[in-house]
Amino acid sequence: MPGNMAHAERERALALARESERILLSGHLRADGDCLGAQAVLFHAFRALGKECEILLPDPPDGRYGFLREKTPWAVKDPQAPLPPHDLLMVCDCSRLSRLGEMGALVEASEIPRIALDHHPLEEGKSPWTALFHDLNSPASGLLALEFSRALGVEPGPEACEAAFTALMTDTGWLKYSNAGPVAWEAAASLVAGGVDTVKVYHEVYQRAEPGRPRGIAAAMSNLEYHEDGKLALAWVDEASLDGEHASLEDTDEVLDLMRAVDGVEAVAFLMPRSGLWKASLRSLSVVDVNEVAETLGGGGHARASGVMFPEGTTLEEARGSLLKGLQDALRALP
Ligand SMILES: [Mn+2]
Repeated sequence: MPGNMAHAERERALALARESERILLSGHLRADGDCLGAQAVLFHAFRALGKECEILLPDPPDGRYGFLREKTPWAVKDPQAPLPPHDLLMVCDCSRLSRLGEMGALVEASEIPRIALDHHPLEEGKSPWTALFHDLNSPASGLLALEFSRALGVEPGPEACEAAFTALMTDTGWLKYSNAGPVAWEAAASLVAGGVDTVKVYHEVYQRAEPGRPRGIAAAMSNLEYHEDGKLALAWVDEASLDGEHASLEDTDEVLDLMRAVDGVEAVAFLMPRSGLWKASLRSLSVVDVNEVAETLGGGGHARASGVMFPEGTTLEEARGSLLKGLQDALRALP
């Protein structure tokens, strides 16, 4: 089902892929399971069609998805190098050039056709893409990649099934979040029927944390505060307390899930340092549009899950203050 994707737009993307021989795949910074999974599905589809295809990431992906590399090769771009030769670029799980890091400028300057396959809200203004394969209602870009692959006549093999399953399950929090409707559950069932080792995928993604993770969560939760009569929960952790505990916090889903598990909480935000900047993760339960809140702070994402990287020089107090204000405004504006 194409959802809200315009039929002509979708056909244009498919036609471009059919006529291309050398396809370069990429995705957003710090690729997650959905971003990598979508690329892997497309990689195997294009290879099955006899096309040349490679995956080039703008920076190293989230380490929890390294297991996908057993079946799907990828490389991380050397910042000095140009883009490798290609006649089509396909970017997965992202439709904003700014989310490609330094690669964004190279892509913008290139004359080569480019497609975004994505389920995030589109940026306002003129589209930087030759064609879009976009559906805001799709629970995962990995499912859009499956649709794309099938429209090209390729049924997914075991590698693509595992990749699509990883994409779907990580973007829906293992089918927990509000984006997991009948489409997600049915897709999961058919991938499992196709032979995916679900226990292995769960173990790889959720049971191989670094030893410091529990202490990292403890450090983060020691700074938990509630606002707006308990409807808003905010927490943060700084570099010093993580170092002091020999703790680490690669992934923030568990912290956010814990905060969101409290009765009455509608919106949560968590601040932590990443690459010398303050990074905020925002989540909501059912009504607050945290994508809108993130956009006012220079970030973005989905209605129930979004993120912000605060500019260099922003202090913890400033980041905390603007997050708190943004979420308070959103909660107070509710009917
Ligand atoms: Mn996604």
